[in-house]
Amino acid sequence: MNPAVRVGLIGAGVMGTDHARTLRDVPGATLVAVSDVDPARAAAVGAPVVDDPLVLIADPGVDAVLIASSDATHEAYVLAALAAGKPVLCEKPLAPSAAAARRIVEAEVALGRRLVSVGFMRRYDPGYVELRRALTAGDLGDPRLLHCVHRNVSSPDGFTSSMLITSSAGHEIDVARWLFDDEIVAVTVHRPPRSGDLQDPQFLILQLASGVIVDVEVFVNAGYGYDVRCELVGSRGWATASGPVTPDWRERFAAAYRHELQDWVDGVRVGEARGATAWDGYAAAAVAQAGVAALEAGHATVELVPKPGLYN
Ligand code: ISE
Repeated sequence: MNPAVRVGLIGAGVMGTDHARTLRDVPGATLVAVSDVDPARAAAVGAPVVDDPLVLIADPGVDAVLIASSDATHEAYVLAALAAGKPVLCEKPLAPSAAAARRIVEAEVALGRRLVSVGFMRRYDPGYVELRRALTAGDLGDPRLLHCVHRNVSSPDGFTSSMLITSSAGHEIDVARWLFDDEIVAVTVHRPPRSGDLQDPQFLILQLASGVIVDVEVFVNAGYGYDVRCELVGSRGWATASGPVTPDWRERFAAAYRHELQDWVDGVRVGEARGATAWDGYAAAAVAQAGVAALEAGHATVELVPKPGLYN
């Protein structure tokens, strides 16, 4: 193994600060730099502050980049990390549009090696990992349906109806692709009664190429707690992934975040990109984009470009 990975963090908001804290419990990594639009917030993380994220990425003292800045900034920073030849773990969503995520895929394909990992942390949650193991081992028979619940206490200021899909249901979109190792081909969105301008809750139906149906209740102002779980129904049985109801995702998925960071760091030390790929980030963005169209139109199909060989 190579020496400890020197990590540079971009973004010191809720997730960036949480990742910085978790990273302290991850053997083999050391946080050497942090950058944020708000220098005071960056300083509070407790690592040397670099004002310009592009300077942080180019710094020869930074081996790998962790991006937790606002969604709209992801593309520029991931592309800069690729240009610098550095491994990068980018929080979900990889980019706010399918076109932007595709530019990242194209840049990585042009480079000819995988450096990008996307922070879909549920792939590391023990409950979801066990569900996938049971399905893959054939314990549940052939997959038929997946029922998902995604509830938050309340939505932050500025949260839009589209963000229930792009920010929140993005996790279920990735879980569905990952659990069934398949692509989502169509999205239907139903709009239950709501209290204000925000279309909350929403009920999504994701159709996989195999015909498996995934339904997702997204309710981001459920009030009582952060409640995320699902039930997989197969031809020979069913199984659930669940966890405690917590104030927010940081507690519910604490183990998942720790395993995700550990796997990323271990991969960087041996020259492997692990976890969700840029292709996964692109496919999730394309499905979310179709979901946003379906929020207006009721139904939309998903168009993906052919999958490059780099991701097979
Ligand atoms: C937030 O961005 C997350 O990623 C959380 O996991 C999710 O539950 C929440 O709804 C999103 O807004």
